[in-house]
Amino acid sequence: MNNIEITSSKVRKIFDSRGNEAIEATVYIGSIEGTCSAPAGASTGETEVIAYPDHNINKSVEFYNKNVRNAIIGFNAMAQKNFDTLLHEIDGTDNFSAMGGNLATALSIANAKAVSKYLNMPLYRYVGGLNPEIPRPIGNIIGGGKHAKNGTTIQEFLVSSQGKTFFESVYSNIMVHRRVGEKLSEKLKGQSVGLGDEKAWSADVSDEEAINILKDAASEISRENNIKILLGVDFASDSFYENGKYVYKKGDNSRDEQIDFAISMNREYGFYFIEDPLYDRDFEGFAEITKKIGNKALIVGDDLYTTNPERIKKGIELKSTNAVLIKVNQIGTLSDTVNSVKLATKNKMETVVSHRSGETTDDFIAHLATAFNSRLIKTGTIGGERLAKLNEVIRIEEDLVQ
Ligand code: 2PG
Ligand code: MG
Repeated sequence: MNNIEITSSKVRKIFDSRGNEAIEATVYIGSIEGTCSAPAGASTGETEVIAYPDHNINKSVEFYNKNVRNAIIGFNAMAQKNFDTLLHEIDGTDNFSAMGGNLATALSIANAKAVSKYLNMPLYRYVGGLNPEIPRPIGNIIGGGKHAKNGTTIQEFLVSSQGKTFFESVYSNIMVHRRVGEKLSEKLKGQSVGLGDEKAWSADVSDEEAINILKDAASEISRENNIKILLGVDFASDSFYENGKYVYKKGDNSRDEQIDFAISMNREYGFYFIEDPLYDRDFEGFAEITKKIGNKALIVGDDLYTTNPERIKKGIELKSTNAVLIKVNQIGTLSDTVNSVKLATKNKMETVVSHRSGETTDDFIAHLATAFNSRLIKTGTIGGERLAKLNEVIRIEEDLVQ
C-alpha cells in the first residue's frame, strides 16, 4: 500500500439547509484537499451516534483543535480503515460522544475525497470498487412528521421514477412534485401549502388524502410520460409512537392495527417502499410485515437499524426487513458504513443510501450509492441541497456510460 501522508487539516462551521450550524472538514495531502460537511437529522434514531457532544457543535470544534488536529498529521491517508480506527481511538467512547459523530463523518469522508483526488480516481471507484451501478432516485413529495409543522402525521410520501436514465427519473420525480403542488392548491383553495425541511409539500391534509393525491399525481405523470413510477412511504413511526400506540390526527392505531395499515400500504395502495412502519424496538413486528409482504415491496429499516451492524445483525436473524437505509453520520465513519453495507448485502438485504433532513450541498452520497450498488438513493426531489446529490449522480452516469 502506498503511503501518502496527511499534511494538515482544518475544521470549520458552516450552515445547513435549515440554517443550523454544521461541521465541515478539509484534509490536505500536500496541496491536494478533500472537503466534506456532515448533515443533521430531525427524526434521529435513538441508537445513532451522537452528532455533537452535549448537542453543542462548538465542543466538537474544541475537541478537534485539542485532540485531532495534530494527531492525524503524518498519518497514511490511503489507510482509510486505520484512519477511521484512529478517530475511534482518539474519541475513546463507543458512540463518538466525545468528538461528535458529525466531526468523525466529516473527517473520514474528507480524507477519502483527498485520496481519490490524489490518485486521480473518481470517488465512487475509490470508495466502492469494481462494479459501480447507477441507483434510482427516490424523493419525497408530500409529508410532515418532524419535518414540517402542519403536515401529515406520516413523515414522508415518496416516489421513485424508473426511467431509462437517472436524468429522466429525476425529471419525472420533479413532475410528480409539481403536479401534487397543483392538486394541493386546488384542494385547499386559500389555505397555505408550504414546504417541509426536505422541500416536500406540507399542508393540512390527512394521511389518507396525501396517499390519494400522491397516487393520482403519480399515475397521471406515469401515463403522460410513459414511465413507471413506484410509490414510497417513510412512516418514521418513532415520532408518533406513544405508550404502545401510534397516534394519528384522526385517532390511535394499536400495534396490530399499525401492522395491518403497513401491509395495506402495499396490498391496497400499491406502495413499493415502506420505511420504519413501526417504532425502533419492534423487530418482531417488522418481521411480521416483511413476511406478509414478501418480496413485493422493500421493507426498510432506518431508525430501526441506524446503520449499526449489531442492529442490522439482529434484523437479519429475525428477518425483520429486506432492506436497510444507510446514513454515514448515524454510525460515524466511512469504514463503519462500508461494514454495515457489506453485512447487509451479504445477507441479501437491499441498501438505500440516504440524505438527512438538514443537509449541506455535499454530494458524497451520490458516490456512495453508486459505489455500493444501492437500488435507490433517497435524497429529496427539489431544493439546491437535494439536487446537489442528484446532479452529481447525473455526472457519474455520464462518466460510466462513456
Ligand atoms: C429519514 C430522514 C431523511 P432525518 O427519516 O429517513 O428523510 O430524516 O434526517 O430527519 O432523520
Ligand atoms: Mg427515515
